[in-house]
Amino acid sequence: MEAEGRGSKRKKALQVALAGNANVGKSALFNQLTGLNQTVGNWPGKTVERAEGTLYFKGYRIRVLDLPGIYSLSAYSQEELVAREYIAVERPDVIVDVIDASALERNLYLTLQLMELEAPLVVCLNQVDFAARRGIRIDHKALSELLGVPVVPTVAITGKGLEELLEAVIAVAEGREARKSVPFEFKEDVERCIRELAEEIKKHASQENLKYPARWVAIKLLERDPEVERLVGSLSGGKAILELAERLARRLEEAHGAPSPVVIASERYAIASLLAKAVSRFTREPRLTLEEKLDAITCHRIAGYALLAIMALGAYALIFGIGNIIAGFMEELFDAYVVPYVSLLLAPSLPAWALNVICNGLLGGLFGGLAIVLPYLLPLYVLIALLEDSGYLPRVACLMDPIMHKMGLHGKAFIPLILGYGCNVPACVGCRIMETDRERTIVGLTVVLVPCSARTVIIMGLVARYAGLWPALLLYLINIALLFATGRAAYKLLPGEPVGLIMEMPPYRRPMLKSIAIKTWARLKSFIAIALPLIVLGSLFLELLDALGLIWPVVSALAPITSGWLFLPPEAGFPLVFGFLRKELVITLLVDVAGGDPAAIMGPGQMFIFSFVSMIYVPCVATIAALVREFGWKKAMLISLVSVILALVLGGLLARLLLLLGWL
Ligand SMILES: Nc1nc2c(ncn2[C@@H]2O[C@H](COP(=O)(O)OP(=O)(O)OP(=O)(O)O)[C@@H](O)[C@H]2O)c(=O)[nH]1
Ligand SMILES: [Mg+2]
Repeated sequence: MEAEGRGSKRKKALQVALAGNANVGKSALFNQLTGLNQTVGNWPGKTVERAEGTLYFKGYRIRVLDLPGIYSLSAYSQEELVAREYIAVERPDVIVDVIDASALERNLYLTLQLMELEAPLVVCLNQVDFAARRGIRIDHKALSELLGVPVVPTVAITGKGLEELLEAVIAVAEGREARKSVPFEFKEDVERCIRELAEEIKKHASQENLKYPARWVAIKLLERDPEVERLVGSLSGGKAILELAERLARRLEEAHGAPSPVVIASERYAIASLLAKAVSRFTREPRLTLEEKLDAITCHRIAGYALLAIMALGAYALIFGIGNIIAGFMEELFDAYVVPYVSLLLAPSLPAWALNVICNGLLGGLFGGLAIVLPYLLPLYVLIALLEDSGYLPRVACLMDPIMHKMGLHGKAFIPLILGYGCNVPACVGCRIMETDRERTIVGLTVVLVPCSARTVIIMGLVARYAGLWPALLLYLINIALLFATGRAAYKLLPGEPVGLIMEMPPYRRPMLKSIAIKTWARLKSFIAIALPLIVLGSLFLELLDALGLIWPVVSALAPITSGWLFLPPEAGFPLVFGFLRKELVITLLVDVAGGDPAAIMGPGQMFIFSFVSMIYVPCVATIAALVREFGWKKAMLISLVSVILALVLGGLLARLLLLLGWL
């Protein structure tokens, strides 16, 4: 694989799409091939929109498309409809069907359908390492013989087998690997019906006006696919085809005693099962692996919850513990070396005000980003990556199912909620795994209340540090109660029956160091590229306002809310307003307005209120943008407004409660 751009003028172009079940490793493969950064993690349904990238290989410029996971090519789900349209209409040069070697039979069900569609196919037999660890070996050569298409074993996360995969892709694109036209057949009577119908279809329509191959259309008509029925109905002579299809479908139903879509599906399952049996070898007896034992504990009705609580507390302690060590180190570095050194260096050549801007504004901003925010972000990012890759997320989703039903949701909604602890933006996008609009709205409303990494930094760096670990923990608990109450209230306002939880449970996987490192680095990079400059600019801006004597007018305009209602020092209004841009600014600007030490202007009780309000009020601009994209303007504004009102009303009530208790 070559880097982009090298001698790319005379390259031949290829369009390749990655298709396959959810959670098989399509995005991992896509990332390896293109060097891009699609979401990869161990739960089904991460990729929700197709992504494109380019790579160069052996004189070809290959455009690769990462598709959402699909299980069949029916008309029942939007993704599947889009996928088959894409394959038939846009006609990519090659479809790479990514299948999971440890779940061959289930994966082949889609492979068979891609073959029905007569797509130019290469099968990527992924996760062979994981299958081997479970004692499963697949004879890929035999599978290739049986299917009549190239089958290449790969390990997407390490890049093993990718060269061979690309070779096969090019061979298929160049037509060196011609496929047998019908490599497998259904049972005789079913096959006869399909042939008869396909002949009739061919009489009336060509592939040009039908888009799809006649045999595929015949199968779909027997499956009573409404989209294909509509398509055929619009052809001249379509009525006759539909009538014949109906007659044949009835004939099948009488002969097999089951609805004709079921007859066809079970035919496919039978073939997939035979194929899988013929090429799989179990190298050792399947025994209870460590993963399965883990499964039993983590999904247990009592032990599961206990473990979840322990994990959450452990994560909390770890983030604070490690964060504190790094923060102490960075503080020392800045106070003892960076600031004195820079002032010493610049003092002779710069006037006092300029030195002030550099030391307080620029270095102060860097200090805020690197010594206050980053130390807590780093352990949080690593933990989130571990959580995403391990396979624990879908288990928690199952565990939380009964509780989520109280909000009219099912357990799957818990996945975006947990992702929210990392960042609300992917959590908003993650709402798409919910089936109905109503559920998506409820989850969207609650997801923005989840304390993201930046808000965790505020809680850790302010409350945990100055008021103690227990008050900080209390904030999280209040937050969970609030999430629940908001979800429940939304459920009462937007009634509807909760849908049952159907989610594939991926196996536990030992997270790979490389994958964790890549994810953590990607998130750190975006922090350094987007948040850090904003933090530095914010600090410079504050310094400038201070120099111009403009801070007080801003702060006193907000005083009725900050001092009057929330019992905070008036300066606190400034970080709260600018935190709208990015929640990290809340803490760095607070440290700035407090002259370096928040404890100088706030007591522990006020820090508690301040953090509470920051935790709840409007998500940052990036989240609002994501909300607009996912839910439209109206709902995005409504969701944001609800969060501000909640923050202010509850913050004021909390302040009065603390005053009553004598904690202010
Ligand atoms: N051991 C092993 N793990 C893999 C391999 N390929 C992918 N994985 C892991 O499998 C999980 C799913 O990978 P993804 O690339 O996110 O899967 P996907 O097919 O894009 O999933 P969706 O977007 O949800 O449909 C991740 O935890 C990967 O780290 C592999 O070859 N070997
Ligand atoms: Mg994906």
